[in-house]
Amino acid sequence: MASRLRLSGENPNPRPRSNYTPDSNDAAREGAAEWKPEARREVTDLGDGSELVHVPRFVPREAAWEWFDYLDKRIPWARPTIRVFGRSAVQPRDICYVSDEGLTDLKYSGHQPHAHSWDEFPVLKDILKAVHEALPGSHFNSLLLNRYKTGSDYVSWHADDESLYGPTPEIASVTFGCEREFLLRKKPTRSQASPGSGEAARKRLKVSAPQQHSFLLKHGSLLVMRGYTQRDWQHSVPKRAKASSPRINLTFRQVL
Ligand SMILES: O=C(O)CCC(=O)C(=O)O
Repeated sequence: MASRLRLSGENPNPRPRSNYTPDSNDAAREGAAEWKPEARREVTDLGDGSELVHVPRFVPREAAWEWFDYLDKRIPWARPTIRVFGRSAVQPRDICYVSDEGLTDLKYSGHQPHAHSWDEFPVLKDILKAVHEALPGSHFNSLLLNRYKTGSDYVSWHADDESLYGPTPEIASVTFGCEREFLLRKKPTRSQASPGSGEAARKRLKVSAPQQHSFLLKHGSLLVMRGYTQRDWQHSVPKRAKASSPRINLTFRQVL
């Protein structure tokens, strides 16, 4: 029988019919009431005090689609203009920011997103509760939401190393919808960043190519970055021509 390799970005989880209507939170909230997160988790030790935890089936498939529909339709998504390397550019994905009151404002790439209240989005409180239960000891008080409408939307290499998160932030990332590749690479050391010139420098670069990891983040999955991951590593979600449907990603953080 003919079989074919599934490519990253193709959706292996065709969506079931949704009970969601724009006037009601009920279907999305029922999903939260009825499940316990799956215990199976994969831990990756990145070395030097950095760690990743991946829970591929954190939210059951149907509940995850209810939440996807709620988030897709009810979140006031915006696509701001940011400054990157001295140039203005429209951010290549939709975003929204939610946080507790009275925290230090989030600002990145010259942009300060409006901080919405959790009370505006009861479903986000349900998801936050599930994340807190899965990660004992965590105290997330803010959330950056990302929506990648197509495979042309992406986030380039960066680290969430803003000082408002402290030196060892825990960041919990929940994915809904189209699966996309999430890449990690070790930040270049000083000598890699400015290797000098000549053969010796080139050889030095060759032997110390940055370490990389790749995760296929599926519908309903949870990925946690911990310890010194933001200090020592960068992450990205690259463009993928095959990713034809939207992906929503929630990154829970603690502002200190
Ligand atoms: O979409 C993702 O999985 C990553 C999002 C991200 O890197 C960020 O919000 O800083």
